[in-house]
Amino acid sequence: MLSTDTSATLIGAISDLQEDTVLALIGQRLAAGEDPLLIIEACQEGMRQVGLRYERHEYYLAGLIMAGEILSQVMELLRPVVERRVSDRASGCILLGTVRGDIHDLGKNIVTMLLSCHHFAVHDLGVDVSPSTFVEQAAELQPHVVGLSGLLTSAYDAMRETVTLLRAQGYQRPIIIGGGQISEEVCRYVGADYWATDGVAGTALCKRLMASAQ
Ligand code: B12
Repeated sequence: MLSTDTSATLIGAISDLQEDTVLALIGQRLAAGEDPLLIIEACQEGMRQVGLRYERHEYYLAGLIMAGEILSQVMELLRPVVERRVSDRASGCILLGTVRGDIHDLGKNIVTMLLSCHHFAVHDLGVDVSPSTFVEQAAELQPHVVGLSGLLTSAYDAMRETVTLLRAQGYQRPIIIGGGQISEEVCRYVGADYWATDGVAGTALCKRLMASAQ
């Protein structure tokens, strides 16, 4: 388990955009055998704090870009460890993408990694994906679950449009929306079936949905 102190130090280093410190701390934690999923959780909180500092005008766009680059490097360190740790097998096809107008993809990429580690076949459509692309791909792949990612408030309308179009075109299986700011209220507005604000919970949800579909 990641100790509260370790977690706070890591969160603080991400919040302060101290790239070298972040990478060194993660190297130490992995060497000590700590759970990579708990490290991801701490990183997500660190990124949330970067966002808050951006809102307070302590950081500008360059700060968000820098934070994104730090997290990308962190994920390179964590990926092989997560892959080694996951031993159970799930099966199912998940169609995933960041919705139109939104280019945030670090969280979506974590979800893709976690689902792939659990042996789901993940078709990741990338970022800024239009509702019609989701519909075309859903018709072709017949996924068991469609996952829509979005971090911007303005993404909710694109999510809603995507869900409406998917349903109008006959896609009846579960649709999950995810992103740090998603809530039950947003889920209702969008018309999705489920929502998640972290990748571990989202992956567990996909596993439950697959189990209940069998
Ligand atoms: C890094 C960052 C960027 C980077 C993104 C780099 C990249 N390749 O993704 C860059 C610099 C590109 C960027 C740009 C912008 N950003 Co930005 N960004 C962030 C920041 C700091 C971190 C995002 C992140 O990576 N978090 C870490 C990951 C691990 O967490 P996550 O994304 O939430 O993902 C997890 C869960 O949500 C979940 N999940 C995610 N998707 C899905 C999908 C499914 C199906 C499931 C099950 C789960 C799931 O699992 C993930 C893993 O646990 C956030 C702050 C925040 N609070 O998140 C702002 C933030 C999202 N950005 C913001 C803004 C304003 C912008 C810009 C408009 C800034 C500008 N002036 O240009 C642009 C918009 C560009 C666009 N059109 O999309 C605002 C949005 C405010 C709002 N309410 O709309 C935020 C909230 C900052 C803030 N507090 O003001 N940004």
